[in-house]
Formats: sequence, structure tokens, C-alpha cells
Amino acid sequence: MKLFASHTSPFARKVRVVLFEKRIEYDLVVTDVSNPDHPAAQLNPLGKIPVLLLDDGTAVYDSAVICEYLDTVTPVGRLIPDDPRPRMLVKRWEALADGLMDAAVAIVFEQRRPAGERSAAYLQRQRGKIDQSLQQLAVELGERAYCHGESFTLADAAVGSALFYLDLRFAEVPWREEHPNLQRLTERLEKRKSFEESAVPQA
Ligand SMILES: N[C@@H](CCC(=O)N[C@@H](CS)C(=O)NCC(=O)O)C(=O)O
Repeated sequence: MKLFASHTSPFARKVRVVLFEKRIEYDLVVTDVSNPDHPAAQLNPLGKIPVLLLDDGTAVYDSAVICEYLDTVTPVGRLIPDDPRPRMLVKRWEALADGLMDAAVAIVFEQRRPAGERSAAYLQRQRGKIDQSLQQLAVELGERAYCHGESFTLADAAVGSALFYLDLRFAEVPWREEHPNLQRLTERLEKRKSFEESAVPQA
């Protein structure tokens, strides 16, 4: 199978962490979405990455659908619990982290527009979503070592991908100082091979 993704997309990183944790082999097709003719646009009508292309030609999107699919195709390293309530809680962590990523990516795209076309109100609204979701992530995490339960789950894959994206694009957001428990979580996550392998390559 092939994964159409960029090195910087936080949604793609979440999927790559899951692929690594599940020990699933794939080919990475590095895709630049700023080029309107990028190859994943033929596979996903929304023109977004990541897209997982299965060997039978089925295109799978978006990242949440890909992660859920991958977790069920092999029992290795289950990342989403089966029972309804814990399953819902892990998926809710993912939804919150994905929402943070949506707001952060929206700001990055808005800032690429010509200065006169940018909306300060829109940027402020998205920044508010980042701050509020960080606040909630920190409250939910408390003093636990992992987002949900006693071991690594999809929740950690999603939250780590969102927080490391802030490091990449929003160095001015003081999330480490304001939320030391999130900082402790990322110290644990950045040592995992799945996060190491999916990090943005150093130039
Ligand atoms: N809900 C989607 C969001 C994916 C997304 O926003 N991807 C960005 C890159 S980080 C993208 O491809 N943007 C291109 C566009 O919006 O045209 C997912 O979870 O996969």
C-alpha cells in the first residue's frame, strides 16, 4: 500500500506513527499540496493528504478513517480499544487533537495568502481554538503517563502529532511552559521509534 503524505503534515504524521506502531509496511509518496495537480488530488476529491492507497486501488481518507482501518487489519499493537466507552474516549482525544491540527493548519494556509487578503479576525479565531484545545488536553491528561489508560494508544499518536506540529510552525505558542504535563507527555513520546521515524527530516 502507498501513503500519500508530506513530511510536515500533522495528520500524515499521526498515520505514519500508527503504521509504525502496527508494523505495517508501506511506500511513502511525498506529496506537496501547494501544487494543485498533486497526485493525491486524483484520489481524494477534497484534495487533502494523507491518503492511503490500498493494493486493490481503494483510496482511504481522512486520517481518522485510515487510523481506524489500520488498527483493525492487524491485531499487532492495538491502538483503539474495542469496548464502546473507552473506544469513544480514545476517538474523542483524536477528535480534539485533530481539531487543534485543523486550526493550526488553517492559520498556516491563511498566512500564505497575500497580506492584504488575510483576515485578522479569522486568524484570531483559529488561534483561540488552539489555546482552548491545549487547555482541555492538559486538563484531560492530568498526571497520567499516557492520554488514555496505562499504555500508548491512538490518543497519544494524535496528541503528539498535534503538539510537535506546534513546535514546527508555532514556536511562539508557549504550550510547554503553560502546560508542563503536556511537555512531560511529549518527552516520553519523542523517544518512541514511531515518532522518531516520522519526524520532519533535518535539512
Ligand atoms: N480531516 C483531514 C485533514 C487533512 C488536512 O487538512 N490536510 C492538509 C495538510 S496538513 C491538506 O492536505 N490541505 C490541502 C488543502 O486543504 O487543500 C484528515 O484528518 O486527514
